[in-house]
Amino acid sequence: MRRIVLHYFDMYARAETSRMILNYVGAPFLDLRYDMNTEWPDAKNDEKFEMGKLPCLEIDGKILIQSGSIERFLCREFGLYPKDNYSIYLTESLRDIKEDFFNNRLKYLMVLKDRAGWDKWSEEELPKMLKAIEKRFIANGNKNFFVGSSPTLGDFAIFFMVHDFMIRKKAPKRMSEILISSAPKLIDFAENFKNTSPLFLDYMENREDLPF
Ligand SMILES: N[C@@H](CCC(=O)N[C@@H](CS)C(=O)NCC(=O)O)C(=O)O
Repeated sequence: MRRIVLHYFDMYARAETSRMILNYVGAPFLDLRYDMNTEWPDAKNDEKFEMGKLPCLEIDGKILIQSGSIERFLCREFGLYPKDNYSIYLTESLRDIKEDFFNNRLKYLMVLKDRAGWDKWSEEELPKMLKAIEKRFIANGNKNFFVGSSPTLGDFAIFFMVHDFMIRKKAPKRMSEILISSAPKLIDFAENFKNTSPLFLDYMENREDLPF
């Protein structure tokens, strides 16, 4: 059996998309979560963590870093990657759009601690972003997936973005209102996508409900 270890903190953040992918395909893995204050300061110096940052994925004796590269690796490894060049572009750019959302949220709420700035961004920029994502979903014409007729990296990225930050109970009410008013079909996507793998559905229904 393959040995897979995902090292991260007890948060969704930059590891949750990888956790979703691994659960979707039913690949057993050790989900190691470091306490940021008590365990990580020492663990950070382990040479395994090439840049002193997490997430880090160990797989078959290889050590991978960078959340986006890890997600792409996992999708390729488990047959969740399109074959033709344009479809690869479509799926990767969806992942990049999710990253733009994530980084803006991080910048306003964690780095600048500028709640008003985040609210302004959410009112002015987020609806445009969501509408553009919804347009791609409609253009593909498949009720479950963004690219072609099978799951790819882009589905996991957009699912993580809309489900965890806008749909689930812990998501701020304003976020779900923005989603409903600007791109309601993304709610259908999230619901449909969750149901395309019983293992994934089970994970989503039973995972620990974390704030972030
Ligand atoms: N670009 C990297 C960013 C990695 C990163 O900044 N990780 C943060 C957590 S999200 C971290 O390890 N923080 C602890 C530290 O810097 O010591 C990725 O996507 O993996």
